[in-house]
Amino acid sequence: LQLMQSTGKLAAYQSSVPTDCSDIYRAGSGQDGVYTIYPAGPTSPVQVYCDMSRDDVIQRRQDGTVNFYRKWEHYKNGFGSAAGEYWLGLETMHLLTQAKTYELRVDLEDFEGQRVYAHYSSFAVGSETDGYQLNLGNFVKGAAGDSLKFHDGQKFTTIDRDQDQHDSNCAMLCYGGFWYAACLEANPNGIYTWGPSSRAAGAQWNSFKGLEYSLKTIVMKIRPVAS
Ligand SMILES: [Ca+2]
Repeated sequence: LQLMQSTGKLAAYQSSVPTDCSDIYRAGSGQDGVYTIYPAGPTSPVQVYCDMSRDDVIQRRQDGTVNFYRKWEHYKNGFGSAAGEYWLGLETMHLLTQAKTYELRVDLEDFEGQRVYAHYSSFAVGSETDGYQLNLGNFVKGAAGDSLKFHDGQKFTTIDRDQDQHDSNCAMLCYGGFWYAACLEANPNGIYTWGPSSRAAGAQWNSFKGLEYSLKTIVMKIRPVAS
């Protein structure tokens, strides 16, 4: 009986703090904006941008105001501002995606105003011990085309931690941090170079604009799969 009581209390306490944007949406908020979630528990707040209050935005580029050429600790813990350009952090992505099954949508825009997306059936990030390995489901649809499946199964690589398939370090070659292979079809965290870029280092999505074009907007967002 004692065990049942304490389990009940724990469940009640856990449900009192939101773990993602879908919890905030269910609690009654319908507004886009920056919210606080607690995927690691009530003492570890994380700022996230909620799109339509159900999608958790995990990455956003839109104006080049935030430097994405950063080391492992930054990519692990997150950087930037949830109100603008930011990276949510690999540890938070891992905690979220091990607790629920999420799908992924990537919104892309070029400097001519063309907007496309790519939708994937699932998105999960392994633990730090697993190198924050990417586990991506099938490409479902979207005019952006599939440039991410190439990165499925890869560990995360930064300028100070090489876990890619290349003889050199793809984060240094391509000026970002990502689930590089040898090296890339997509480089959402590459250098923001406002359009045409002479080398494969910009914020790219090969099946949309090729590897010599740095996009205006890239937003990666996840939402729980309806069960
Ligand atoms: Ca390497």
